[in-house]
Amino acid sequence: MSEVSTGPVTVEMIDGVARVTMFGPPVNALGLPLRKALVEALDGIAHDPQATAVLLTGQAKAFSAGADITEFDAAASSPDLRELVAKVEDFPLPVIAAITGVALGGGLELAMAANARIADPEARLGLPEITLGLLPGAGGTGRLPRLVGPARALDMILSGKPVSAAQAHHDGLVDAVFADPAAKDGVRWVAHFALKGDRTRTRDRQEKVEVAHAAPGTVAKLAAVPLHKAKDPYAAQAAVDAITAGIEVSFETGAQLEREKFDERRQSPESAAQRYLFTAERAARKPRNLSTGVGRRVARAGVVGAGTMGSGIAMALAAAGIPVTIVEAEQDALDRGLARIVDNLATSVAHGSRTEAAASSERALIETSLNYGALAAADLVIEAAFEDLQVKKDIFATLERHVRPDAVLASNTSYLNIDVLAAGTAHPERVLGMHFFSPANVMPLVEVVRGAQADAEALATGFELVRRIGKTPVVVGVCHGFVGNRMLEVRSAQAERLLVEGALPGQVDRVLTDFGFRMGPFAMGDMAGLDIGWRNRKAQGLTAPVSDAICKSGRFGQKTGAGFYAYEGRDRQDDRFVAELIEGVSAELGIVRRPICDQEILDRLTFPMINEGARILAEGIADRSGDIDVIWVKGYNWPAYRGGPMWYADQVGLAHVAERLQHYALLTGDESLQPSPLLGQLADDGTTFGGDSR
Ligand code: 3H9
Repeated sequence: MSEVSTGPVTVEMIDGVARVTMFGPPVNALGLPLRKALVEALDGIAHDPQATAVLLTGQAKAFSAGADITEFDAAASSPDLRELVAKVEDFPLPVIAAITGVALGGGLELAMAANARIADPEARLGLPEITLGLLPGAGGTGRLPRLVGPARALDMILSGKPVSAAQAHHDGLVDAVFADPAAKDGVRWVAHFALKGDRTRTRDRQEKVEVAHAAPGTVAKLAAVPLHKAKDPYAAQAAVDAITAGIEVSFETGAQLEREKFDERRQSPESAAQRYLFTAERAARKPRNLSTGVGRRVARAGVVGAGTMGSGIAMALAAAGIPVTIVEAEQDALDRGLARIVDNLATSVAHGSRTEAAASSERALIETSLNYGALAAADLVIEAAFEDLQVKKDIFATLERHVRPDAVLASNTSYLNIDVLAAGTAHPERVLGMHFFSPANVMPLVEVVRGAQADAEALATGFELVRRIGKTPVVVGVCHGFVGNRMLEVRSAQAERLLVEGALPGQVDRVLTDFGFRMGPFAMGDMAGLDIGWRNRKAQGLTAPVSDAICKSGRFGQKTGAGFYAYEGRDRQDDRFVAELIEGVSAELGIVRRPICDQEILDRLTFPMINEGARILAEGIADRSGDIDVIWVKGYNWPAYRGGPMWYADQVGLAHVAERLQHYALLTGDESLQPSPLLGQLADDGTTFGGDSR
């Protein structure tokens, strides 16, 4: 066996098979050095008379995670990824990709240009470009449909979700699955392929696209549902256009369009926003004021409360293979929580997102009890009871009598002061907040609240648990509502003010859905139930004249068939009754209603949030403006292609935001709208929040 290394690529000759191994840690991103080394290695093999075939593989945890994201701010240097892909496709010898770890984006495009693909059972394959506001740009929109058919290809490209090796094998993306495909058995497979394999280029395979090719319009029909669900409508439409051309006209036409659309999207503000979020999310995993790697591995968890949040949290833990015990005060509540879990698992089996076996093993990991003693073995307990400080204090006091002295205690409170809760315990150093979002088994974010007295081990235990259950943890400090809900409260107050001044719920909600939110504040309130907010306001001695009046009229939202809107089933309609009620409130308050334009609505809903975000930064509640953006995108569905509120502010310009806030403060007499000191200072300096750097 001979071995030649050119920087990040090694070539070994094994029984006539040239094994080419990429080594560009951590994930073999296909940046210029790796592309150059690959081209050089392939050129060498092409001139090697001993070589009969190529096995292309990657060391480290990836075959390849695709194009190097950090190169996207400029046009690619030669050899670019498309040239590399063409080299593999037109190589004089058979090329087989042996996939271990992930093959994503350009990594999978490279593999699809090979003559065949063999994969490890743990491998995952996907085209996640859409999550970066892009479409596949190295032939993926043409080759994937030829391997898996147009419907599966549309689904993979528009969702961006990777598939397992087994699924890829079933779909035709992978030719064989076995352990260690880059080792001995893989070499043997490749040698056999060199003798007998079908070397038709992927681009020339027509079987799976023939029907759609013969019936123009088929791709558009197949695309309708995944297109509707896609989070980035611009990149999604561009991908559909390229896929359609590649099937209905020709591979070459599709490839040409794909190139043009890719370059257009690469330079778009929507892609810039999503690439920024990619980095911001990874930065959030390296918090400045919390050490990672010192947490205890949670072997068993506990949850107090079997309500919507408690049962959702238990499901999220069980889905990650963590045994969990739920404790409740009443049998009825426990039964309802368990029924919710069983229902949820059954639905996910029916929808195909879980196998029957996975659902039953998750169910088996969840135990229930009416007795706190059942939490004696837990390493960490998450309290998810009623949002009331005294209730939570009592629970923590009871918990302390039953859990191990070193167990970490977390509260899922969304507003309350963690330090006050911790102060009531004998061991405040082990208390922190873990604020999940509803539904907790689905939503990808958890605010990890850094209690003032919590020790490094307790914080890291909570933080690392969130990572382990596949969610994004963002560390925040203690204040009312933490980061997300504190900013949401500011937005809600403005939404209410806008109604009183002249807008109606339909207009306010439409402005936010036009901006890219899935729902506006009033439709959202109707869905969640208006009585909850009403009860909270009453408990805090607060009022919201329109919302209170709606609740007083017995309209609590969808569940009562009426709220800010009238409902027939889930169909929402503007309601004359609501318009009159709002006009009545304005009159009572002596406010002369005026027409409010969409731009003012958008500014009044977003700029005060940004102002609050600046206060949050100044107080050190969030470490970076990027953390705030991650919270809003992952927890509140702020459209990812607008990067989060702080990124949005940076794009609009902080001087403009500050000027508008001053203007609205003057217009409405609401002094809370005045720019905060930090916002004012950055605006004066002509700088930005700066994502990661602040
Ligand atoms: C594309 O391919 C376009 C083509 O179609 C056409 C071109 C013409 N580039 O996530 P992690 C870094 S678009 C550069 O923490 P994990 C990442 O920033 C690309 N860097 O690990 C982090 O750095 P740091 C399509 C990358 O185990 C480190 O690697 N591909 C890239 O949780 C570890 O990452 C994608 O969208 C990259 N492509 O997850 C895949 N990928 O340590 C994007 C990662 O400094 N990547 N890094 O913070 C992923 O989904 C995950 O990183 C992966 C590993 C699943 C691979």
